[in-house]
Amino acid sequence: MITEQDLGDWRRTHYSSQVNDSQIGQLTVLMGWISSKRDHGNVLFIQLRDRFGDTQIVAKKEKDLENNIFEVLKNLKEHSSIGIKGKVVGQKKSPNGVEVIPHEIKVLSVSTKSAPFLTQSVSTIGIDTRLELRALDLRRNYLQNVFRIRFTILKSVREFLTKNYFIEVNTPKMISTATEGGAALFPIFYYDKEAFLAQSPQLYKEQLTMAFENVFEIAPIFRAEPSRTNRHLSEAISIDVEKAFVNYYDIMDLLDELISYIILRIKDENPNELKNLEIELSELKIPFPRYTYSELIDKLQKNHKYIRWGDDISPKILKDVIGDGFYYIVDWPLSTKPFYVKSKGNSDIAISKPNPSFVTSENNSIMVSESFDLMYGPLELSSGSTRINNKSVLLDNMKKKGLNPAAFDYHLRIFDYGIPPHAGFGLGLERLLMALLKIENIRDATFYPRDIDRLTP
Ligand code: AMO
Repeated sequence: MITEQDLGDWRRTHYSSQVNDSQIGQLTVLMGWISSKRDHGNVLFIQLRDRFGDTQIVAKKEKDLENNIFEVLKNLKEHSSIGIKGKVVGQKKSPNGVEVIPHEIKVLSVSTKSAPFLTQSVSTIGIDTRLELRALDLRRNYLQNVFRIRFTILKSVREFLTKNYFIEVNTPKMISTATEGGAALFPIFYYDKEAFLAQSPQLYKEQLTMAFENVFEIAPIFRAEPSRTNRHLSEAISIDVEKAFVNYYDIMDLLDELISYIILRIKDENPNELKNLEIELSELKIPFPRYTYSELIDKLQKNHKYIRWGDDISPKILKDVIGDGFYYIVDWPLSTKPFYVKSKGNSDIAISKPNPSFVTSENNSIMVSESFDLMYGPLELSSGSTRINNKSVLLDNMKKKGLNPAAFDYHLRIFDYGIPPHAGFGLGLERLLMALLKIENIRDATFYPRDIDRLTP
């Protein structure tokens, strides 16, 4: 039986990344967990992992009979947390050119079970088994690389938007009305009333352009998605941006630059992670191509006769007409977009869209909107638009969509006080990570995924 000990006055003196040949001969205190173990009979090779990587610890049986370190290490399972006091010695065969000979050990937390998956490999074990022990799963090399890059994305979004005069805001997540269509709402109890988890910060970020002009929020959005797919979560992180005195073209320019900046920063900060994941991020050419919705429908109709103008475009069939990489689908039918999206003026449409039959009618169902989806191959990463900033047009649109204007009174009243023209987008963080790192299942782009079947851990 190995007994666990308190940390006491032990403190780490070096991270693994700081143990190198400049320390040869010195004493070091390392803390971490056993990521792998090789038992060569009288010699044990332990990889002691911390947040920066591994240090090789070598324990020889005959050398430490009095301290019992060899026996303790021999009996510890992978994942156990330990502290090691030891001497750094040169070792050409070890990855960082050194290894540590332990003089003292503190067993801080014993792993009592053998882990159902290995640290080193990309596990072939089913995702559900992994998610049941997610914190342990997150120790695996693959996910370590993914989540370090995720962190770089978040940092670089903040850097980029701050440099571009945006301020970060926080909006309520318990709300009284839907913004993106009613079906996908999670109801909650709010004291004695029914309320909902926010599907999007949409209306609040729009309102805030009135006070701050350029705002962004990085926060969860909640969608009651009844389907089981590899690209939908019930709780996702959305990077929401809203800017005053611009339209959707300016916003696409901004999004082009944001994505380019993120990629540059990842290449800069995470070369090792990219190498481990075997991902090569090529230089981006911006602006990304912009295809109109009508143009794509025309192309798709050649092979899929059943498709009609006004239908949503299914990701599967998009593959037929477009390759990989980033591109926009712009000018969606107004009927496919939420009530706050601005319709496209006739003169603009005439320039961008050759088929006049779509543009002359006043009928909502065949009107075009100032909107875009940013795609990566068949995956939607973001949608955005110019918003309606005229109260009567907004009111009219709400009614056409079957919404009750009284429920939006808190929002509509702002429009009596000169809300500026504005436009913006919502970018799915997990979707972006999927696209950049070729992650097949969105669940591996989030720490603790929520979906129709999963509310724990
Ligand atoms: P939309 O509903 O298209 O737009 O959402 C914006 C982006 O958020 C991501 N996303 C999701 N990711 C994972 N799981 C989900 N269930 C999920 N739902 C959405 C996608 C999507 O492109 N208010 C608008 C944005 C705007 O116009 O500013 C909105 O919410 O990447």
